[in-house]
Amino acid sequence: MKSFDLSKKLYKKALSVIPGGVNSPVRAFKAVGGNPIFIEKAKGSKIYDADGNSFIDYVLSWGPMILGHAHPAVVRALKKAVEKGTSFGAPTALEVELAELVLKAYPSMDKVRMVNSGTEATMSAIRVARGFTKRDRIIKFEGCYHGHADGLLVKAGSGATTFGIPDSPGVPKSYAKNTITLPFNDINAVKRTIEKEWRSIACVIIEPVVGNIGCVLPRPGFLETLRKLTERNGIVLIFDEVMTGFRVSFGGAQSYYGIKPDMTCLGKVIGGGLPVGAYGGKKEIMSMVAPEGPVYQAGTLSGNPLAMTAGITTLKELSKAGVYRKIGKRSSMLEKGLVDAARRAGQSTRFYRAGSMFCTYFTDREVYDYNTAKMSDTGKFSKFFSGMLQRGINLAPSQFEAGFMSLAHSDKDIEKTIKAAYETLKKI
Ligand code: HOZ
Repeated sequence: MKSFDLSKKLYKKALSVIPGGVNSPVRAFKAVGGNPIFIEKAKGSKIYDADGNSFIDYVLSWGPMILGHAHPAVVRALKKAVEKGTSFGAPTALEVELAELVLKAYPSMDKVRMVNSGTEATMSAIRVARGFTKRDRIIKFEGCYHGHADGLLVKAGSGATTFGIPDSPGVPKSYAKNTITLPFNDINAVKRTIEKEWRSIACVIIEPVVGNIGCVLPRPGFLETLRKLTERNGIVLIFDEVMTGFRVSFGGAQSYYGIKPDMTCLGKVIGGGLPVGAYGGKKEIMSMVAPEGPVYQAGTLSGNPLAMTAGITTLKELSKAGVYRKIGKRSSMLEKGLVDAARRAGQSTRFYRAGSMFCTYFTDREVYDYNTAKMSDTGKFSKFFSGMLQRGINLAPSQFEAGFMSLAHSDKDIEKTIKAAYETLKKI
């Protein structure tokens, strides 16, 4: 049995100075029981906790560490950058370089603005879409999580779903009433709403693969029809690719599914593990952003040189030949192994994957939206999570989060993970 004594002590201390002892709710392990593990360091596919336990990591900082933790090229570049100063609050060549790399990979965007988190990216993109269309209302999908800005915490995924607070107190009704929520994958609901309400709808924001209720894939035709409907009605289509960007493919979900949104939000991978978000889109829309246009959005640390350096280095590594094939192969090996382990252990599970993001649900029914994801047996998931942790495998501490593969995961790591899964599943 692994001991977590030091983590327990740290958690107790943390509880007295930080709300819930954590700086982001899902980390608290509330959904799976037990105490959160406090991380000391990470390298490659492994993380190490305060008690000296090591784990093969499929959380990967909730997605960004696609190269693996502390990748040598990123560490080298950051060491050099830190010597030159850590923040200037003024333009640098680095932010231009990262912007160019992003625009090259996402041809749907003509211009991009760097911010500090995914939340900032979605919040700002929506403001710009509203300014551009001169309309107020937005459509989002149940279970999609677009950060914690007011108006987006309506039927939200991630921690909001995990803790059963999809509509957060503190959000004025006047904000929430401008948000229309519809079931993911239900194109008829979208059609009906747009036909009736298009005059007041500024934008549709969507996670093209929903990574915040596990991993829910779009049904064939759903995104395509959404694109047609929004285009026809002058509604800005925003792809929230904070999770899927540079993850499901180099060009994100829009390249994976062949759809061109009007605006895109990015985060996670483009920061290479440092706090970065970005939003961008068509020239005529982005020209609304101050100082080019009247829609205000700003940030002292936006385009921060360290974050830009980690992002540039990560994207350069990812653009090397064969990278996505390799990570796809590893992800498929894990998928086959986990599906087979569940079958051998007599467990009903459903596994979904887009590129290197994935989720196992404890259900025998198809998962295609928020309600079907919620039908998954979270009690079984908790047991699975704890059994895996004891066997040295770190999964996200919630059924409603995606798992991620990195380039640093070896065949041996995956074999060990599958063996641990079989042993755990047999005991549930
Ligand atoms: N909302 C994040 C994952 N979908 C969780 C972030 C964190 O707890 O660090």
